[in-house]
Amino acid sequence: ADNGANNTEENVSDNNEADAANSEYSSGDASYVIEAGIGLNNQHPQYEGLLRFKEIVEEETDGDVYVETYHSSQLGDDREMMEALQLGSQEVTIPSTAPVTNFVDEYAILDFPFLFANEEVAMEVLNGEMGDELLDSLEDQEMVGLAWWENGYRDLTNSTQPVETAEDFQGLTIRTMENEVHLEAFSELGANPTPMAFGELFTGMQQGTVDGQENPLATIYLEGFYEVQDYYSDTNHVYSPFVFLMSKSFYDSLPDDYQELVGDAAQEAGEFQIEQNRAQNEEMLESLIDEGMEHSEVTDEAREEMAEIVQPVNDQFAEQLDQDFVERFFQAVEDAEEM
Ligand code: 2Q2
Repeated sequence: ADNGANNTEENVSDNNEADAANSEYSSGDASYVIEAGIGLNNQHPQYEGLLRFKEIVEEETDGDVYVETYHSSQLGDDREMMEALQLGSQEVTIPSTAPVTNFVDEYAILDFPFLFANEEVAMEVLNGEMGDELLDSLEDQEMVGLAWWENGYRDLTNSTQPVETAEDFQGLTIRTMENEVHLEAFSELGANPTPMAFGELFTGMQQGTVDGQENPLATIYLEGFYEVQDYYSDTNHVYSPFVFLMSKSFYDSLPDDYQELVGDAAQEAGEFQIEQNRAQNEEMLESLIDEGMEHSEVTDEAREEMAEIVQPVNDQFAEQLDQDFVERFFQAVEDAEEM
């Protein structure tokens, strides 16, 4: 399973040493080797969750299934890693859902700004039948969705000015994920959106190609964005899930008991990842301020104004999707809000 795209020799050997250190098993003894790549670095809960997945799978199969872990976009960006899953040259990746819209249109609904009122509503919908339907829809794309993990509520950072209200977005060049909803929403707010793979983002901010970006707190802090950004605004404008993806050709090659095992491991590791992802938010916000970022608090009124401005974007994209799916999805959101 050698994807090779962005592997440099030392990266691979460092990782494989780290993997060996994290495991009493080795790829040589395994019947199945899972090459798993993510975009965030090895400090992030996304990687902690992947290590937990590795631990569970190797323990439960006594090393018959071995997991090689790669982080920091070493195997490529989200789109490249999903393409590698389709080809069967990589087995697992765990992207935000936003880039998945390049493979399954209906994923766009998850990036409608201000869709989920809070994490509980998001998890209720994702772990319900609508979430299952979205996971199942990946099969036509040669991928299997095994679990929902959590990237989290996305916040804006920039290097130009404090952003507290909608008009403060005017003229800011904002990097977005490669997702039409994000592009249109930031245009509607008066910003200049620039789609860019996550692996190029830090350099983009360092060189001033973009003024700002938007990501959850854990990413802003753990990827050191405070080194190249001065202003943090708690916009909470989109709840970003991670989706645990496995190559369908690999999944189909597993015996039934191993298929069930990797599914359960992805779920269990996801619960751990979500816990870790939320645990440090408070202290990370304090650390961002200690590192010199200015925290602009966005009021509920300002957030409501942003939501009104971008609502036509949500409506426009909702019309392009399967109407039965959209109606059932919004009903599931309403039901979850009443829980
Ligand atoms: O802004 C981003 O691109 C990130 O939120 C990423 O989507 C996410 O961290 C991973 O998909 C990176 O591989």
